Amino acid sequence: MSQKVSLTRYLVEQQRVDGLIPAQLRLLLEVVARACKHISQSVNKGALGDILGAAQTENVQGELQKRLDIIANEVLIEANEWGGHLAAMASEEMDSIYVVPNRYPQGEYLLLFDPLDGSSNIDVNVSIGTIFSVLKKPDNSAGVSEQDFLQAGARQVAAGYCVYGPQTTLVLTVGDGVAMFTLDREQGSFVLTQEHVRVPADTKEFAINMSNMRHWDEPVRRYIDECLAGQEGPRGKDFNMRWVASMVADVHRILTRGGIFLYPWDKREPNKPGKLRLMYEANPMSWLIEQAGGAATNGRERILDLQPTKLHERVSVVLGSKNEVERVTSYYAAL
Ligand code: AHM
Ligand code: MG
Repeated sequence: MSQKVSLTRYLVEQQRVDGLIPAQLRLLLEVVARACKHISQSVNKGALGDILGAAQTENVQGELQKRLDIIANEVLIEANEWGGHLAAMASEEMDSIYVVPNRYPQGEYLLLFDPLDGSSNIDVNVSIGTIFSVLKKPDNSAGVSEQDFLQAGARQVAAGYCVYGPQTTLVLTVGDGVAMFTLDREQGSFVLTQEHVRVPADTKEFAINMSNMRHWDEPVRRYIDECLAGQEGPRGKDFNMRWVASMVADVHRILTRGGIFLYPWDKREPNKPGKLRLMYEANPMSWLIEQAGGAATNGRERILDLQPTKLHERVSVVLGSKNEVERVTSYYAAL
């Protein structure tokens, strides 16, 4: 790339040249990116920044919150509440929606986020990230309610994540493919480093938490058993395995070199569809993967077609290289 293209310029061009994004959405994405820069700084400080460790509080899903979970949540809210581009926000770390206070103008967008994904990796200095999804408030609704958020992922108008790893990388889609921006710390800005990201249709790499193997259902067991059988098995090739336990890092690897990621339903809690949350984890990641040519399903249905019934709904997730995801889907269909 001969001339450096900043995120700001990229968004202005998407707005001006392609007419893909309205001005309010551009502002929203810039503000989210600014918040991610701020979170990235906190992450980088680690033990020096007094940000590690548990917060001694639980979120709505009964998970112990880390201090950085709460800090990242506050950063995103404070950055976004006053700009006039949002009606309300929802987060993994808040029980109910956060309506933009009366003292600020209300916009037409709804922002959902997992402020700090991969919380178990914070204290051990492994990649973590922020995941976000943007919806439009339905036209006919007065005020704003949780109901307004319950839209299928196919209705997202923007989605992305920022991974805080050896580099801080923001990955974004507004429905016109996937672009990646690397944080240039000297300039203090995100710089476009890859456009038209593509996930190869085939792969020899899978990501799943193998310790749960005995709890999986039949199609997932069959798929992984066949991968493990390697060259001598029905797949006729050896597979590699990676599991970072940060969805952002696992999805980033898949966007970079292909692969399949599974966090399936399992028998331990049969009434729970899965571990990951539909609206602010699975939906944005599924749209990014589809925009890069991959596929995302819960085993039986396309994730982006699922109609959410509650804000913190969970879902089984299989996403990544298209042919592998379709193979898993075919194993479910064969049941
Ligand atoms: P979190 O949002 O509380 O951090 O949980 C989500 C994370 C994902 O990033 C990751 O894929 C998964 O949980 C790892 O779970 P496990 O520890 O069961 O392997
Ligand atoms: Mg998460």
